[in-house]
Amino acid sequence: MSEKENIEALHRSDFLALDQSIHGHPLVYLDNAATTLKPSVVVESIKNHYAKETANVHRGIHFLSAMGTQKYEATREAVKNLIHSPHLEEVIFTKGTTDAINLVAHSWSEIYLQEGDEILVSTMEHHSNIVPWQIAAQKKGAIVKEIPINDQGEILEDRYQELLSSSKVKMVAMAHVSNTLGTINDVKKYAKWAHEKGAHFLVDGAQSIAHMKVDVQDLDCDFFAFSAHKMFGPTGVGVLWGKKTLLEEMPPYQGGGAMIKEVKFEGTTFNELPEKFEAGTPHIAGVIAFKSAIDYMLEIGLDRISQVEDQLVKYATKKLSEIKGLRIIGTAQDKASVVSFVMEGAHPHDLGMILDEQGVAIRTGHHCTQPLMNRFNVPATARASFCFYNNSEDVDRLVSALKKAQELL
Ligand code: 7TS
Repeated sequence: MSEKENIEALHRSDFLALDQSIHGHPLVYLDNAATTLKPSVVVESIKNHYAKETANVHRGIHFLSAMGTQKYEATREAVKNLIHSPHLEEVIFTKGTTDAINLVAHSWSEIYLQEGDEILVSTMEHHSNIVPWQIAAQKKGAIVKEIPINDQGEILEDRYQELLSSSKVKMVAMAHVSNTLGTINDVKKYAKWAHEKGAHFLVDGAQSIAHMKVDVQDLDCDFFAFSAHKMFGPTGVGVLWGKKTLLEEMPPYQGGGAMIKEVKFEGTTFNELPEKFEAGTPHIAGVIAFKSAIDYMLEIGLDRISQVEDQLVKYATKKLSEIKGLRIIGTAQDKASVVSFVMEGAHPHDLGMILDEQGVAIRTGHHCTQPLMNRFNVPATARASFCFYNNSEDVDRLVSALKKAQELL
């Protein structure tokens, strides 16, 4: 048995959710890949907007509307800086990662996808990076092909290159970090390979954005999608970043207010970027609070965040590996703070229930990655995902709760 370690959490007291008991036990929150907790500054920002600053944006000249617009646009600037976007108008606010990918799949395919063309997605993709492409492919008579992975959960690079050798590949869409396996994909390299073959490359950054530095110019991807709620911000807000030249060519995704220049029954002209892709009243409070989340995250520092999370995932992997009958699914060389596992004689769902009774929150199920479950021949996994406000005691509580579950099952 390995020794207990002492890994200190960062800024734990900023998260009021951690200051509560669930079923009589202090909460151990290990479902960060589903959504992160929100620090008090983000909660206060939302409260402040609705309590004192409610107004619509981009339309009124009155004081609150102008202030709201200015704050809304300040978030766009913060996102631009966060991901090192060359242009402000390349940052499009969406409802989340799913919405962002659907936008691209819909609008990009209108001009770039033709019958017989191919779209490549990997086995480890979240359904939101598979199904929108299937819908687009079906409309256009194109084909979605799978980039397979090895038993550790890493992209099979020879197979990827083989697939790319077809001149019909027009898009490669891939997760930066797998939500189920934790695998970190070398999307910079894979985007380069795609570009060499004339294909575009979309990165699903839902699981990477809160855990590592992202520089879209360095990655040289064409699109990068992520959700605010997985980076300490509110639900219902996300970002699509795209190269300006592509976004300018793409037709609007939705029609309505804000996205038009002039509407006539004879025909309508569309607004410039980014408004062209932001029809209707957006999630104003959410976008404004999103800036508080970004500022908060940057104040702690992504280097410090990933350092703590790295320690936590290594410690958890070591401790979990010592449990008899437990098998970790996803053992890539390069891994983020996600550990999926199955335990002999215990269905993940039952494990999740027993852990919950002990105040330990994990996710169980297929994690919206059914093709990946089939690849590993399991119906579901249990998944613990860590964040900087977790500590080694949380890992110890997970391990002892699992041992108790083993006794019970
Ligand atoms: N892509 C990845 C890699 C994800 O992990 C998720 C959400 C999405 C896309 C979709 O993000 P949304 O904000 O639009 O819903 N993943 C998870 C998860 O692992 N558990 O709950 C949601």
